[in-house]
Amino acid sequence: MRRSPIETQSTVQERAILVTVEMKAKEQPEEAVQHSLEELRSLAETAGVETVETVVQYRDSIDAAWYIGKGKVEEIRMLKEMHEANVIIFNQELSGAQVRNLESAIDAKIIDRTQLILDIFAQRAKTREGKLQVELAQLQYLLPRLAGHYKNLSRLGGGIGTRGPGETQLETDRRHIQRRIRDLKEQIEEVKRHRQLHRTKRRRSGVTQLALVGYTNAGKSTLLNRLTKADVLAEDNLFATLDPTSRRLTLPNGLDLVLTDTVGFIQNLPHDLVAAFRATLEEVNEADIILHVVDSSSPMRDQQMAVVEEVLAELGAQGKDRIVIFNKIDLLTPEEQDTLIAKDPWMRISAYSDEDLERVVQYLQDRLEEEEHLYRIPIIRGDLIAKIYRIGGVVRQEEEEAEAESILLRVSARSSILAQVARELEDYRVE
Ligand SMILES: Nc1nc2c(ncn2[C@@H]2O[C@H](COP(=O)(O)OP(=O)(O)O)[C@@H](O)[C@H]2O)c(=O)[nH]1
Ligand SMILES: [Mg+2]
Repeated sequence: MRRSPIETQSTVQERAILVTVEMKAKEQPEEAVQHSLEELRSLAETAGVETVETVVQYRDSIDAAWYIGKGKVEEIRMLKEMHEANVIIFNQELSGAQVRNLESAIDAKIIDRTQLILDIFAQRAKTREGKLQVELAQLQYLLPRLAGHYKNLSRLGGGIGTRGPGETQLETDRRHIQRRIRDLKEQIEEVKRHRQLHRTKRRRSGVTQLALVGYTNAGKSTLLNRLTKADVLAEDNLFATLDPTSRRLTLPNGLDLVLTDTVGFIQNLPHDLVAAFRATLEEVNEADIILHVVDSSSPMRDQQMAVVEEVLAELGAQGKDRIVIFNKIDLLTPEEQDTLIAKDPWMRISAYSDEDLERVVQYLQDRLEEEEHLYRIPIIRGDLIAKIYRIGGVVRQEEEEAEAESILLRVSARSSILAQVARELEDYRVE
């Protein structure tokens, strides 16, 4: 079966068996293997695929034709029948021939980790650059695997010494794809140039936007679901147009927020996919607040946090209002919990705890509360006046005597935004 690289799955509910192969020589601890399977499960869920079974095989070497052992192939075929699964997802990258062999032996769609990630990116890419980057990554993934698609065909057509129709087709397709790749690269350069010229703030609506970022498996989707549970059924026009990764959250004070789940960061992201990944994350630039969700129980926690911060900075989101959510603290001892600290404002929570979720909601409400103050600022502090305008609070200049050496500014803004200038302004505050 041939799959178009551009096509995205996931509209149909898919049921998956996850397969991971571990090299005996590497002596991976059981925990690491489970962790990596958890990540794959989380990726599958992000793509809208339900995991019904997981299979681990320890091997001395990779089988060229099947990747796994022939016995395992049979076992997976039986598991597929038993669970009525329709897709098998491998945790490692497969060759075109392996995919084809497994597909006919198991009679299910075979996807490897890279393809799964590409599918997620394709579903999530929103900006023009994001879409171009994803298509580029898809074609680059497909190109070396193209040959496998035609092997059977070329064996059927043509006699000895002549080339089958499949092979001619292969060359045509390959040239076509290479041309498209060149074309995409040019378009991406063009988009990048444009973006630098006018980086205006786009908003989907006037509603406050929150973006959940963090590694896959940190608990972003769990938080999204649990925080917005009561709201899912509520329908109204403003929110009906949101894409499925966004949900409404109504705070106790009645303020509506839109909470958006982003594509998670991925451990060992294949190098060719890095640009595509970043492009899909660009929408965080539209968020008013970024919730950085951290799997506190991960042995890689600190490195993961550093990578997220680095990428956010590269996206130009470093100045954004940010909260670090240390999640999964139920898996830590109180002593371990005490070590969780971040540069940005932070909270320690378990997404399973109702009490903790209430704290998150309360915290957001406090942070988003509007404050209003009156400041008398000397004219010579033009820098400070400019800063107030820049943070985007509502500013009203009050009438004063003509020759005044200072101006009166009434500023109202979210507490979290005012906090950025509060210390400098403190001396000039009137009310
Ligand atoms: N122990 C524990 N597990 C959690 C918590 N939050 C999420 N999980 C689990 O962690 C896994 C990954 O969560 P998920 O929301 O899919 O992560 P995402 O990839 O960031 O969206 C799932 O098995 C969740 O049930 C938590 O606070 N404590
Ligand atoms: Mg998720």
